[in-house]
Amino acid sequence: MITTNAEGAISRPNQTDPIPPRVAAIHDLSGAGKCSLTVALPVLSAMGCEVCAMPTALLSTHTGGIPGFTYRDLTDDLPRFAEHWAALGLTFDAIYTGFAASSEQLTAIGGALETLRGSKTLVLVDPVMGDQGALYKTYTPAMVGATRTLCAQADIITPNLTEAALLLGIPYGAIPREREPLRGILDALLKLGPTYAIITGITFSDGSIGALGSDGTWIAHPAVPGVWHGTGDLFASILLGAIMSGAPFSEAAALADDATRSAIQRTYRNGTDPRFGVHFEAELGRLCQFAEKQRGKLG
Ligand code: PXL
Repeated sequence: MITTNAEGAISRPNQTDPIPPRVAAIHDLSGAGKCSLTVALPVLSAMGCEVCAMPTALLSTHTGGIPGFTYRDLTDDLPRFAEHWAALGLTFDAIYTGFAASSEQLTAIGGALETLRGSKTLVLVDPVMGDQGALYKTYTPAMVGATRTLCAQADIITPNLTEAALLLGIPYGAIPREREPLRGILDALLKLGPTYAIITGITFSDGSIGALGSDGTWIAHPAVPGVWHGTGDLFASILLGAIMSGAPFSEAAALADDATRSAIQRTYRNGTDPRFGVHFEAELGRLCQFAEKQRGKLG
């Protein structure tokens, strides 16, 4: 019931709705080609989070296979954003980072993390660097070192197989493709600093594709042929949204995998240009329901 005071202003009821967890999303804004902020914002909002966006760069499209993209670096703004947010007293339940534009920017992201993180803030670093065994066009060996350093500040990291190899300095071809030996790779990733690591986009030796987590999470299913841009960002965003709703890591990873796979299958069926991203919009309803149900369980 809405009650008003003598001046007619709506007074607050005694019982308030839950306050959404606040997430700082430190990513680029690529206008077309769904990835980074254009994935993180809708996914995390649908899953009940308040998202504060710290854009690291503005691009007309992402850099993966789309020629002619424009690019405006915002590295100098990052400490200013962080200091303003800190001065406002904003506190963050999670901080989430991904693609970066330069080593300097990775250092600036690390600085923003330190300015904004509190004792209970969960930090998810998606160590975006490459795919299919190769670095992305704009990534340099120095950036690999800077990404490794950033992973030391993380609670959770979500590398794909290429990024796991780069983080550990192992040739891509030498990374095992079976579950048991991959556990050694996960142990080595945890030595970089995080509490949880999950390797995504693993092409297992039996031809299936899936993910393996340091908590024992193991997911494998038939591959959908193609290169699916932005799906690492989609996976990590859903994983974080589910964890923020209170889900255990394994359930959050299972949801992230299932919804990402469903978006890939839909895009494959539709036959649209995969460079422009996968059709994840139709997943948002179930992501919202998952998070609401999860919060209901917490009472
Ligand atoms: O999805 C990762 C990503 C994010 N942002 C930009 C990218 C890429 C991958 O290519 O180019 C700008």
